[in-house]
Amino acid sequence: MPDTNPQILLARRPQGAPVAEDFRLAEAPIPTPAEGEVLVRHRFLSLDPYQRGRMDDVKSYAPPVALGAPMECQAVGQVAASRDARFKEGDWVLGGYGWQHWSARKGDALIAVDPKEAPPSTALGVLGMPGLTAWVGLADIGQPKPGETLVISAASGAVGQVVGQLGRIAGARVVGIAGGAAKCGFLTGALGFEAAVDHKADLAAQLDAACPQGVDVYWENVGGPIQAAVFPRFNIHGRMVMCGMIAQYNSAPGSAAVGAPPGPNLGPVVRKRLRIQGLIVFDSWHRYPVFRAEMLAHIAAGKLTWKEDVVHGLAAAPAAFMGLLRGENFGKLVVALD
Ligand code: NAP
Ligand code: FER
Repeated sequence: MPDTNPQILLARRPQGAPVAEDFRLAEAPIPTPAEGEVLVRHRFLSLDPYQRGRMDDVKSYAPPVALGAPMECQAVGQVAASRDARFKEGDWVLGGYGWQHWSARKGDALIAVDPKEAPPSTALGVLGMPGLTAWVGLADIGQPKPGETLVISAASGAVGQVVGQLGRIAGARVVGIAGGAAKCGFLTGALGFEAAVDHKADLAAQLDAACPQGVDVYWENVGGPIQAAVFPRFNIHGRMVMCGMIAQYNSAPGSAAVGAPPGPNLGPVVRKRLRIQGLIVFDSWHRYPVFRAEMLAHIAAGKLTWKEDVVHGLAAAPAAFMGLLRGENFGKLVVALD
């Protein structure tokens, strides 16, 4: 067993887009689990857009990462020592914590993962937080009906790829917006979407062609010019699922959003009886068992697949995370700790 715990710490709070100097590689002792705790050896770390928010010192649903503390993330790993009778050495679990190799957490904070059901890293993606986000947001807010048009921004990403596939299962006509030909080809190819729109080319013309019947459900992951282009295309009784607006996550806290244009004219919300609602997936962890069972059934039936973007080694995490905020990932971004 190694005797140190490599970590990546928040060295300083970013001004705008994070840069390498905002992170610091360090080593700490491997934690000793207290009574009721489980020591987890991390195998995969999850890099997610919300972690950018945790780098700022602002009030949110969760406290910010402290300066000098490990960066925040969920991890999947294996139990190395357990002082909770529900877990034994070697078990795979979701809920390790932080950009580091080891963490000790209360057993209550961990979810058992069965590697025979699906590769363990999927507990960070299609069977994890991003998948649950897609499932909850469609069930509670989007509610696509057969034949309706569902448009998704950042559609090839961790959340978007699941939204689109669940939308197809519900019988919707799914249109994905993504950056570049490779991502768009993935949407209409492997994922079977009806159409893909490359936001790096003429957005309005492509949306007109892809959505001849207008838009019934818009799943918002990005904001900015993409939102402005989709919004006027809503049909009566349209629903907009406000999942995220990554285009403005690098804005200074509290400032007018950098890079965000003037928002869409909200006047039509009244005439079209639109419904716009946000969600925070962390409200819905109690629904995880039902979600997981349903998703495993879709996978077994060949109706649900996933794409991961895997980078290797803890030291690769900062650059991969910075790339996520520039759209450089292709699929669910995870760090494998080989
Ligand atoms: P992701 O889609 O795998 O990766 C982010 C994608 O966003 C990039 O690949 C890129 O896609 C696009 N992007 C990145 N920077 C951009 C920019 N500056 N302008 C325009 N597009 C940009 O990430 P994810 O984990 O699935 O998250 C997607 C969204 O869901 C994010 O807004 C995230 O905050 C949100 N989310 C919310 C919840 C919740 O509880 N509300 C939970 C999970 C995720 P393209 O190259 O295709 O443009
Ligand atoms: C996310 C973006 C934003 C997310 C949560 C939030 C879980 C919440 C932000 C806030 O409360 O300020 O991707 O994922």
